[in-house]
Amino acid sequence: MSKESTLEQPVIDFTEIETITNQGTAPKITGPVVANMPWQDRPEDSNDVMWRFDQNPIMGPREIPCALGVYNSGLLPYEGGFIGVFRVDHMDTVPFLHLGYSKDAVNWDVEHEPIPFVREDGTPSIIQWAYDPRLVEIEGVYYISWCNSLDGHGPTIGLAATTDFKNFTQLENAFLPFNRNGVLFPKKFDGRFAMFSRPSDNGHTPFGDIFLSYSPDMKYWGEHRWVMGADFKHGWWQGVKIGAGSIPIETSEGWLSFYHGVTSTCNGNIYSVGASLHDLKDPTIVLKRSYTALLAPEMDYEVSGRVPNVVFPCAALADAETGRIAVYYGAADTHMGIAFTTIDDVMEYLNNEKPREHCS
Ligand code: BMA
Repeated sequence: MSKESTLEQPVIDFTEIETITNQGTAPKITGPVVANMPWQDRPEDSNDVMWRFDQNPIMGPREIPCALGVYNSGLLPYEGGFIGVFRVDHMDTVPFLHLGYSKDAVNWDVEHEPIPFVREDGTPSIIQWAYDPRLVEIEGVYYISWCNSLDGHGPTIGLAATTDFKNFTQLENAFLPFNRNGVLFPKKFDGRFAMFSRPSDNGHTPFGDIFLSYSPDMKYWGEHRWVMGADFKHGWWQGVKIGAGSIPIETSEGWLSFYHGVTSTCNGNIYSVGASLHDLKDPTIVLKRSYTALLAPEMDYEVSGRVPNVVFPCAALADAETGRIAVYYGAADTHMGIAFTTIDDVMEYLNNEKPREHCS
């Protein structure tokens, strides 16, 4: 039988503790200075946490002659400019990955031919189709993750490595089908690579949560853990499925991730952008999460295109000096757009997010 303690229990006010720990310590991005990244201040008439670049869309159909659309793409700073791996849907509607270069991360020169991947044994790799690439640097090696076909048996996560953007080695696919939205972390955890992914089905998956997996060598993946799920209680916009988006940004507060959430309507799915914050040592711990979407399809190039009503983040530039963040997103499976925020804005928003009562 338990005996009631006679000791007086201290009353802890957890709200107070959180306020005290955050006092005087502005959130900071841990990472490189990206002084030449695109930037525009929030328009004066806006209170939005995230606001669009006024030159959007920055890319679209016929960006190169074979392109029906250019969207959902990865990019990062490289040699004083920027480099990207772009999803290009060819005129037969099959998507492939193309390399692109830019001085300002707004105007891009995209190569007309897909990236010629080579297998680890030196033989040319046959890519049947490839979409939604993410690009990350980990300890001096650049990795591309994308949605790849497992020899005709459905979508899974393809991986490739390069050190010079001239020679691209295709590695083993990370998982069994079906899986999409493989997003690598830019740092190792106790010597192991880490990746978010979203187990799926073979088609337009009506479900989907974000999981985390580890690998000692970028070949064998395991220790799979559930991270967070689609949930109408967090807002209808992410009630059907969610998927990791940009490469997580390391900050003083945790890993900041911009992800997509999906709701379904009688006119099809609507894709929006949210943000989540994950523990620095164990990203399965979700510290904060959006209840409202930071960006939802509104503009013509987002609500109209090959797949209407889609904003789909796959990359972000983050400047450690100013705290500025530029999120790159695919719009309506046709165009690319940029949306801006800052670490201060996004953290203030996440810290004050509250679920709407009785929302399910
Ligand atoms: C998802 C992916 C994305 C696409 C989105 C909306 O399943 O295929 O490439 O942007 O659907 O069509």
